[in-house]
Amino acid sequence: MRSLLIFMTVPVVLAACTNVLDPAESPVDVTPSPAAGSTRVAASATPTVLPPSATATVPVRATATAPSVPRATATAPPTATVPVPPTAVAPPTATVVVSPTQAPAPTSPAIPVPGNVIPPIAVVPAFPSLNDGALGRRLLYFAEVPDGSRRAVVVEQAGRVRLLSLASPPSGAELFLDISDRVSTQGNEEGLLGLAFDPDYAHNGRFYVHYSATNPRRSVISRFVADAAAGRADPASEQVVLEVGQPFSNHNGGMIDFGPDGYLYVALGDGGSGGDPQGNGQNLATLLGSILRIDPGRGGARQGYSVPNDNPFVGRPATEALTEIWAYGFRNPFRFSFDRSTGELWAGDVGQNAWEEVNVVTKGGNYGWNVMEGAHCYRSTPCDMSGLIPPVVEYPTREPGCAVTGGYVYRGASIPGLAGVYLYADFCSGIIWGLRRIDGRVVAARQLLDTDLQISSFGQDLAGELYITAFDGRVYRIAGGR
Ligand SMILES: [Ca+2]
Repeated sequence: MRSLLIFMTVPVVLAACTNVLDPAESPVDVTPSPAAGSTRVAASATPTVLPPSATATVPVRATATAPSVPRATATAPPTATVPVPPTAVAPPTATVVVSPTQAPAPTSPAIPVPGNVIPPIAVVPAFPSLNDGALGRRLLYFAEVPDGSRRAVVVEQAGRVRLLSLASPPSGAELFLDISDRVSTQGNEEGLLGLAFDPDYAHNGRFYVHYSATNPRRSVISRFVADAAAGRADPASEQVVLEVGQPFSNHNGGMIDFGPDGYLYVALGDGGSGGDPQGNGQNLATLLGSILRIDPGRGGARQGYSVPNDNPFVGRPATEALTEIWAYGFRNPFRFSFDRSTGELWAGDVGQNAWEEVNVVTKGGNYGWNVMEGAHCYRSTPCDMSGLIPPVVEYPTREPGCAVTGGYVYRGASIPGLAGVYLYADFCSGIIWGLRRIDGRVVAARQLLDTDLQISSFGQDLAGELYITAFDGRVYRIAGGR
């Protein structure tokens, strides 16, 4: 199925929307690979979805003027009716189901409405001065370099990272790092999947990457060092932090980022194939199917990292639970982000073939896979949803898309009305949605834009402005719309 990194060519993607995209479900893409040898293999967790019965479903929006405005169903207390945003710039057909919040704050007002309106957006080329292909093709990530130089990096799946100026229209991009010699792109979802700058990058030049490697097939988290002034990293400076064996080529997760607590968070999918045949999502004795939280700076007995003492499973024997795990029950959490204002961790989790979901991730939380897919039973029906945390929002996989691309809560200054809105997208359809969540409750959600892009990731600059990377080899900026 579509796992997030479903990078493919356009024709393939179209097909994928029906099934090819998701290797897991399609025999076509399922390439069982030998389990990795010496590397640490993680297994994952158990689903955590709120029992549907516990939550009332309130149809959130239906705009009369826009027949096809996403009908969002908010699972919120009956009293919470979400006013329909005035200007619905929303293309029809998309259905967004907002599921109940795990813990609705009783004190939260039904809807003090200035906050429930989500303004329209536009997507514009961020670097129109660049020639086609200057940044590579299958772009997967964008981030501003945190050293005050007003430069940004763009990650290409094949293993290259390019550097360009944000201060003035760049005439070209420089090669910041090229590790294509060690990055595997054998699988459609393999490659250089993520990059995170050390919080102290301006002084130590350190940054981390998450990539796929072979022999044995595995996910690698490594640290590199860059010469900030020169704007170039040394490929030979690699220090492997963590390696995790991958049984299949798909569902590798990929996101890597530092939280506001200074620790490194790493997303790993369920190991691949389709339906989680190894049960990794619910197995705490494997790192697969989880979001990890590690300290890569102090070293440690294991590999090149240590485990923070306040991780949720510290103290449990490794045969029961691995201490690196922060949350589990994920299928393929390809993209996650931290709200720079609240510190909340938001993660998109790509579904098998029925439901795409977005979760707000909490310490030790079980997000359900493969007992559940979205807010629905997956492995068997009915199912025991107790202890499983349901998504904040979900939408049907095939209509309108194929795979969710988790985004960011907008905290920039250029679009004031968008402040506090979480943006996310679908890789195949190019649709971008926004939702506003207050006190644990979704108070507004709607489709914002229907693009023609294969949206592989969102990115953020230091000012909180948002960007999009696409498979057409371009980076786009989120701007105000009309
Ligand atoms: Ca889930």
